[in-house]
Amino acid sequence: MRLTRRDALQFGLTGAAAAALPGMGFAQPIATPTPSLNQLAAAKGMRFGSAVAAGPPHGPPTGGTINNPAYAAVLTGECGLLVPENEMKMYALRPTLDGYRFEAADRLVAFAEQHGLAIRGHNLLWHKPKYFPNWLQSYDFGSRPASAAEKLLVDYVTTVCRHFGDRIRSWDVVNETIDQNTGALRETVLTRHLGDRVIDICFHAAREALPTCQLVYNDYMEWEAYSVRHREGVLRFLEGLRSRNVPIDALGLQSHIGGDADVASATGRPEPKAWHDFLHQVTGLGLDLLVTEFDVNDRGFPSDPAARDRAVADYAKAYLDVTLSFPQVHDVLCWGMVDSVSWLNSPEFRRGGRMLRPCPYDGEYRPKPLRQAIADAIRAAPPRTPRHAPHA
Ligand code: 9MR
Repeated sequence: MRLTRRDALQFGLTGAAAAALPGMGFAQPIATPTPSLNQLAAAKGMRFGSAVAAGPPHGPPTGGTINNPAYAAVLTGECGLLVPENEMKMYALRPTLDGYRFEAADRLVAFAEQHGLAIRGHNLLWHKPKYFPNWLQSYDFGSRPASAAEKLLVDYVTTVCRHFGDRIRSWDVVNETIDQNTGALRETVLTRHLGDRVIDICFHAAREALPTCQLVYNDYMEWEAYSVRHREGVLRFLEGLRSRNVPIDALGLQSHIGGDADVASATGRPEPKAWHDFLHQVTGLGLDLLVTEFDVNDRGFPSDPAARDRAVADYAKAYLDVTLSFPQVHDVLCWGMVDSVSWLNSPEFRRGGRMLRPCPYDGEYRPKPLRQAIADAIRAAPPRTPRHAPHA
């Protein structure tokens, strides 16, 4: 669909979206449907959002970045909140030991604020060695390694939390610390010196720096059968945090559903009852829930695109129906809105396989049945009392 500037204004496109139109050689912004996903969510006391990338300061207007007017139009049309896909990770904010780099993250926060959108923080500690900055892997913890490691963590968490201050009202404090295969806490250079205290230290430091911010543990235990160990491990881990009075407010359900396994196979099969029980137990600990990184890995779905999009939408609706039946869910975020910008279509992940269709919009920025499924699931969800101040 190609729009003139006048069409765009008629459709209610504003600001950057409309201004980007005349005669430019890149994807044209389209008008997103109304009511938006965030408007539907707001009617139920929830917010809808997406991941977004900053891109280089003066980068090309392509991809899932704020430089891309077509992508920005989808974000501002559909979302009430955003989360940086990578820009607030430790490897991005502190790539070397000697300094912090806030430029890209700050640009994303400014973009969100300019459009009246809230922004979540992701994440203070991604407790998986592969994603540590290199300097941390080889850090010299000296003769009193436990206190040096604690100081390093507290300094980092405090510096980052204070940098953004109250502009960020919800942080993924710790990401993916439970091993999906064993259900145990991952071992890292930090646990070598601090043991399980690594996690407690991060949550306490975040609470100290931001007393009223929502503090979240975020992980990818899913509803498919292959996640059973992971779910059990996360539950035990959360029980431990609660029993030690560690300041945690919510569990982030990443919700990368579909998975690598064939959905028809024994391990790829969804387990709605087990998923419901898991959420029931987590909320029984007094924790809130968020859907933080929703998408559908459709590798094992039918190859015909129309049949595939239908199957993806049905799969997602069934998942969201169970998940949103919990009034403790206040935020639903997709990990990208447009298929072509999804991490699942990165060369590293796709490994030469077919293009995946994991997001609510296709590569031409047209809404897909998955967008309708999300809207339907939100419409079907019970209302709840809003937790966050409304945006947009
Ligand atoms: O989508 C992200 C991708 O661009 C990055 O290369 C990758 C490593 O930083 O992280 C991806 O996002 C992950 C998120 O931060 C945590 N949960 C899993 C997400 C997909 O891998």
